[in-house]
Amino acid sequence: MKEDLGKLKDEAEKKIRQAKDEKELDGVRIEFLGRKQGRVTHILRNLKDLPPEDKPLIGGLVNKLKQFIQKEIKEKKKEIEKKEIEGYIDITLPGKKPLLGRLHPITQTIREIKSIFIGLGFRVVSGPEIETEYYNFEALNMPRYHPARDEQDSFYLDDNYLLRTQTSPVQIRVMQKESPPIRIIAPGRCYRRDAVDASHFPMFHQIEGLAVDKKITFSDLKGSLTYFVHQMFGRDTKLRFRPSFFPFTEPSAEVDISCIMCKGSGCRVCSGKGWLEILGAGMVDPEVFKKVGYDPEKYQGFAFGMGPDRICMLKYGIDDIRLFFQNDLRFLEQF
Ligand code: 2NL
Repeated sequence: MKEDLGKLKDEAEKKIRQAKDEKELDGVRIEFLGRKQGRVTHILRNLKDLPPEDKPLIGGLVNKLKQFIQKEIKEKKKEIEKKEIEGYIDITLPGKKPLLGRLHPITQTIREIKSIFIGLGFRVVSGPEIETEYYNFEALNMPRYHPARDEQDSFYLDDNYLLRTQTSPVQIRVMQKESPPIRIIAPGRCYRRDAVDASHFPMFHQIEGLAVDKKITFSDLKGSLTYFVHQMFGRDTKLRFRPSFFPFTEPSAEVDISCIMCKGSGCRVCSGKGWLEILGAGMVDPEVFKKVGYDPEKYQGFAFGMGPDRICMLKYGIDDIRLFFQNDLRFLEQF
């Protein structure tokens, strides 16, 4: 019996040494240690038939043999794995650069604008993209039959619901819930039924801002927007406030900045004019305050709205808004 075990050990050792891959090695394991037919397993199982005085010695030897084979197989397995890795991988090759994601240029622009106004004490708020006529129009002093409410210009879902055409309804909702002082900016997606061309897309972004308190004046509006423009485009950028009209502000203004490409001498970006329009703004119309239950005799406010899509186009000299939404990596990877 002892002799048999010795032979078994030699045989197993030899077969393990000769195994060329993991599959062959597993075959050896099954031959000797397999649960059903394994040769060592078989001996262990039949120990009970030996004379009682032989059991301890033989049993010990068989167990030792089993452990020996297990150890040998484990070591051989490590050796095979190491060889395989060395065979397939040239460890002297330089590593592969992992692909890095990046933020969409419009997202980058929105974040930049947000952080400037956060620095001025504004808080970022958001709200639904599906709005009611009340929040999108009525509360903003655009009653029924107002030209801006034309179905041609908005996406209606049914008689009452539509996709918001600006982010002002978010600010209306905040004013309804909270009392002054309020300083908020509302960035988000807006929708209009525009025919698509180089400067129009049915989905676009807007950032609106609103400050309401006692004794807010047009000077506060000018000061805040001047600070914003200087932070965003550089201290040497000039501003020009032109009288304008919006139903929700009175007085209203449109804000131009000196062209960031040519500094005002006239170029392709500013169509030779030297100025770029980037903002609409004004003092909140008393009618809007009445709608949200603020006393216009007690509170004043300024508000503004801008399009980050357009600002991003100006900043990088992009001449077609559609490039932003085609998800062409050749375009997006430049930012
Ligand atoms: C633009 C510029 C603007 C506002 C948006 C606003 C919001 C509230 C009250 C009053 Cl809640 N005004 N937003 C004000 C002026 C301009 O957007 O070019 N819009 C078409």
